[in-house]
Formats: sequence, C-alpha cells, structure tokens
Amino acid sequence: MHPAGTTSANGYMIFDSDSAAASGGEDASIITGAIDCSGKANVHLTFNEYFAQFNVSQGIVWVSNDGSTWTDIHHAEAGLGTDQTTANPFALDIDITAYAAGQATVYIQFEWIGEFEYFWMVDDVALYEIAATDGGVTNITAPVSSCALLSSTEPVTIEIKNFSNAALSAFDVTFVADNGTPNTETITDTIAANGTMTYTFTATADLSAPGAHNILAYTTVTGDGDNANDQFSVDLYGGPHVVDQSTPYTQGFEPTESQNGWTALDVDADVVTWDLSNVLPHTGSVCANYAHELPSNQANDYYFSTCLGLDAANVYQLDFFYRTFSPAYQANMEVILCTDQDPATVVSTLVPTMLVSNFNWAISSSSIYLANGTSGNYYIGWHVTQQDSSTSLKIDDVNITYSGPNSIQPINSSAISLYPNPSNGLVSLRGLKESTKITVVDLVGHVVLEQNAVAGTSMLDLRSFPKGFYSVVLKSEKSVITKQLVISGN
Ligand SMILES: [Ca+2]
Ligand SMILES: [Ca+2]
Ligand SMILES: [Ca+2]
Ligand SMILES: [Ca+2]
Repeated sequence: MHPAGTTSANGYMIFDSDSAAASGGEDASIITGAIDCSGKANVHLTFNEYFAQFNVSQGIVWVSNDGSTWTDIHHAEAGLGTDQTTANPFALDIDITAYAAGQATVYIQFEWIGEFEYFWMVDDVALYEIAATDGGVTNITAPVSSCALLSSTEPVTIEIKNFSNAALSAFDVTFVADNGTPNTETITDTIAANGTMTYTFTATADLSAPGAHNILAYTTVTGDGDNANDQFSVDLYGGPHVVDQSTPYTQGFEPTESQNGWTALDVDADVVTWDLSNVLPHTGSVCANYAHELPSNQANDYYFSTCLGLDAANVYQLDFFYRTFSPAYQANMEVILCTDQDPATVVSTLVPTMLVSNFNWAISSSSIYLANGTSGNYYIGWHVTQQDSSTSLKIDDVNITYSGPNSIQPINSSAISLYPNPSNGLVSLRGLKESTKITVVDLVGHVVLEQNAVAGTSMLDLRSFPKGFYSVVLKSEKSVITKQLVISGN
C-alpha cells in the first residue's frame, strides 16, 4: 500500500490471488474477535484499502452483532472493470451505527472471492465513536509552494469539516505562519452535520523570505469531543531550491523529507505513473517507483524534481541510484534538464536513454552544465518507457552538488549539425568545439556505436545498421547534447 496515508511500513493485510495462481477457486475470510460497542451511540468503521481487479474478483466487508447473521457494508470491487484498481490508498469511513450501536459483540469480516486474480490490501482498521460536537481543519489549500518567491501578504485558505451529526456554528479558527503570532477569526456561518466549508482568513501570511515555510491551522470548538482532528499543517517552499557550494539538494523520498514540488507526468494517460514505494528502497524506507505489470502496459511517464536554482557560472553533479524490481521488469530510462515540468522545455540530456536491467541498486553520475548558459530555475525529469511486458524503475537518494566553476564557454547545440539527415548511414558531424564522446543509441535504448572525436568535423559510419531513428549523444567536458538522426537507406 502507499506509504503516504497508511502504516504499510509496519505491515498490512493482503489476499494475493496473483501469487496463489490457479487454485480451483478462492473464498477466504478474516474475522475480528468480538468488539464491545455497548454504550456507544454512533459507531463508524474506518480502514485503508487497495484493490486491483483482473476480471471478476470480489472484496466484501461484512458486519455482524452475533457472528452468524452478516450484512455486507462494502464491496471493494464495485465499479472496477478489467485491469482497474482503486486509489492507493482508498480511505473508507462507513457508518455502522445501525448494526453496532449499543451492541456488546460486534464482528467485522473481510472476505475475498476469486481465482487467479490480482489482490486486495487492507490496513489501519479501526472502529470509532462520533462525538456529539466535533470540528477540525482537514486541509490548507492556499498558499502553495512556488518557484517564484511568495509574498508578504499570502491569503490563507482552509477546509473545515464538521465530523458530528449535529450542525456546527460560532467557533474560532486560527492559523500560525512559521511559528509566529496566532491569527484567530470567528466563523459565523453554520456547517451542516458531516458537512465541510472553505474559509479564507482576513489576515494574511508573510512568507516573503526565500526557503522553507510552515502554516498550521486549527479549530477551537466549545465542547469538541475529539481534539486529535482539530489541526492541519503544511510545509511550503518559496522560490527555487538554490544549489551552491555549501548547499546540496538531496532527496531520499523519506517521510521525514519534503517532496514538495515533485510531480509525476503521465504522458500516456493510463493513470499508472511514478509514485512512492516502500518496496526495496536503497536507503531508509521509501524510494520513488514506476511499476506496471498489467497487460495494457504503455509506460511513458516523467517524474520531475522540485524547482532548482542553478547558476551558469557553476558545474553541478547529479548522482542518484536506480534499479528495476526484478529481471522480468526492465525499463528504459532517460534523465533530462528542463526549464519547466514539461519535457517540451528540455535544455539538455543528463542521462541518455538507457536500458535498465539491473535489479541491484546502481549509481548514476553525470555533470550538469546549463547548455544555453542561462542561470535560472530548472527541473530534472526522470523519463521511463516500457521495454518489456512488465516495467519497473526505481530511483532513490538523488544528490545534486556543486562540483566547480564552469570555466569553459557554453557550446551552442544549433552550431552542431549532422549531414545529410536522413542519410544512408554515412554522416558528417560538423561544428564540434572540443573533444567529444559520441554515442549512438537506437529507439529501444541500445548503444550501437561509440567513438571519440576532436574539434572540427567527424564522420560516423552507420551503414551497417537498420533503417530507423537514432539518437546521437555528444558528451564533452562541458555539456551533453542529443541530436536525432534518421537512417533511411540509399
Ligand atoms: Ca500497518
Ligand atoms: Ca475536533
Ligand atoms: Ca529512500
Ligand atoms: Ca503512465
């Protein structure tokens, strides 16, 4: 299950039908012991689940107050078609008052029915009683992190929930910016039973200093029966993460670090994309992960870093660790430097497309030069495309450090040409300004040619290779440039 939002790191419950394979039919239940709800007027069941439907499996939650008569209160498979999954995690809150209130022996049953299907994961099961009066802040929707600096008058917008079965009105809400002076205002509107409202404070937050910020917001409701849900806090970052001699940028994807600004881009729009995983991290308990094992696998997904402030006067080094889940889950990986979280804004290739087949962690190291010589805000994008029927790519422990001054004049990508293009494979490479390593890579990431060149014009002989599209990667002391080449035959 997704480590953000569940306690999956300390274990969870799973029926793994895929692993059980063809077994002649599966129908398995796990049933709680008797839970004493006597004296409880309102009882809710909460849990997290992640259910994947292959064809016709069922995940049913039942409730009983005698252990023999059961009522189904939830079907995990509801609404899922072939090869579809619930959200991960999917958080449920089910009112079981009708079956459990005042009952001394309440049982909950989780039943799986299927054969050689996918799986159902369940975690964080709890019964709780609703308080007669209960409010809380459930989200802070503004301000949000920004690559540009935040202002000294940022509006603060929160979402407030009434957790009780009675209307809620006339209570205070407070926000605190960066542990400063609390700003308290009174809500005069009424929130209906179990309802929510959005509120923007009249007071604003001064978040104009570059760097990390925090907003804490909470309700103060007279007679609130559950203070554990009163408050919400959010970590923000104003401006880019500036990397310099004293400040590296590191990201290990741990719960103790901020992944603020990291964004997955699902180009093939199949809803399967980069995520965090607690399976086989390099260090700590979490790594970044792309995994797809459904038959309709069409990986084309980017994971973009948060905004980095880089200076053209410097050279930086990008180190990170990468692997696949297992030998059966190979992937193609490419790492690019962009001016936005959009591959169309690519300015240089940091790691040319390569086949990742290692299922032990390996380190990738490359230099970052700002190819167009412009200081500013940049994003690093990890691009995964499918190589196999199943695709997996994991990354962890990203480390971007200052490695020295950029003393060489930047080269201009457009000053380098491949001629003719398309060609029969005999190509002249013109405009190289220094010693350059030339690597030619085919569409699936295989290196087909490597040679070294000096300044001036070099010839590439690719006449023995199949017709098609190739990437020509030119790596010198100061830059990495990728050119596209078409071999069309005579
Ligand atoms: Ca757990
Ligand atoms: Ca509360
Ligand atoms: Ca980690
Ligand atoms: Ca995708």
